[in-house]
Amino acid sequence: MGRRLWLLSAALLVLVLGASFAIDGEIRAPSPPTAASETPKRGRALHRESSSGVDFLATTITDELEKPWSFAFLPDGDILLTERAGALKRLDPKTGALSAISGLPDVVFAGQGGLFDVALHPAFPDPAWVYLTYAAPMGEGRSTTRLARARLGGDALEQWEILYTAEPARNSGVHYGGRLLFADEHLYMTVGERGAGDLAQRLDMDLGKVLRFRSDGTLPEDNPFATTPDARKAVFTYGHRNPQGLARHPSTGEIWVTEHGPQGGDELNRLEAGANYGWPVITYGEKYGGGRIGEGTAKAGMAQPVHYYVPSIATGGLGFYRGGPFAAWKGDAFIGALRDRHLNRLAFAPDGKVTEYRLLADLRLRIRDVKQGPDGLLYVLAEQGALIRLDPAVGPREALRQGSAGINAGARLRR
Ligand SMILES: [Ca+2]
Repeated sequence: MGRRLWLLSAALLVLVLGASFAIDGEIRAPSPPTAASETPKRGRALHRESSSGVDFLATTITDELEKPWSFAFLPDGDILLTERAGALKRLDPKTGALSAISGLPDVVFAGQGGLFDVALHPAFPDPAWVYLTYAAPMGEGRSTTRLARARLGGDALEQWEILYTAEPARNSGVHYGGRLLFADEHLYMTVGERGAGDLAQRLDMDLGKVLRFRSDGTLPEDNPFATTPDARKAVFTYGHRNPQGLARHPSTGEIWVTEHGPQGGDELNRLEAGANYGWPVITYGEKYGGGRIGEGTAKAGMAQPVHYYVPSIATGGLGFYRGGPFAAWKGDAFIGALRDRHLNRLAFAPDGKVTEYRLLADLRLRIRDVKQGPDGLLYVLAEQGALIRLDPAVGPREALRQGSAGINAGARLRR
């Protein structure tokens, strides 16, 4: 869909919601109005919607988190979630019960800093390693993005190991990156440029990079700059601004990344070992308040994004839909939008054409992360404190169109 058509659709959506009636379009039923600052309450069928003919319900599993950043599915069915202030929580999705994990490190919870991602060893629980990234205090007001792991025993983290500390630490509260991904026995980690764009182009620094490790934090010998003099040997790709989404493409196995642009120019990139993604030499964005950055939008030797957003939506986490109950979404990318407050869905045609859809827009949630669960459903984490699951909406289309089932179920189960 073209950008203009998109804007028109978005405007129509607002009209529909404002008038509180359903038409046969993206939205099948009016949802309870949710103020921008309000957390959707725990309950079923809070919201009913459709995207590309796929009807789904949005169910709030918990509404009791504080500035959550990421989550990971434990093999026993529970979910681990990070809160940016420095807490790790265990959630029983069946009951909504939350318990705190003890033994967390000190984090710098200021600016954009704090506790970021959580990832499990691919063979978890044997070994029971839990990997975390966070803004680590480095003295004299400086901080940096750190990777560490500890063993989870019961509700405690023990045997801490610091695996990697991004160099250099800076006196800045922005652009930490901090996303983790296990893929093909490697561990990938993003680091932002900490507000100093030029450092993203320097191979002797970890800032503005995607890094690649073995699961024990050591460096693979086939990393692209392993033998480059003066280069940081962990670097996998460079020229990134603030990459905060990482996912493995379900059919190609490639690693894809989302990164925040400046004013305009958020990007979705397909990573190739050793490639330069251009920041701040090339960008589709501009300075805040206007003004050119760098040399333009393209340059030889610098990779182009698969997709970019002007204006910015403020991209958060990234997850691919690998297939399951939402068959029509198989292979699509789902991206959390923070500033633009929706779940962004990208569908890819064989010829490379990208079509964009905006889901959950009327809930006005700052979506920090999105992942497919082991049950095949899609889980969405909102900075307002909610973990939301998308389920297929079953039942007659006519009932959906009238909205009665969704509204009644939502009203009944809201606290
Ligand atoms: Ca770029």
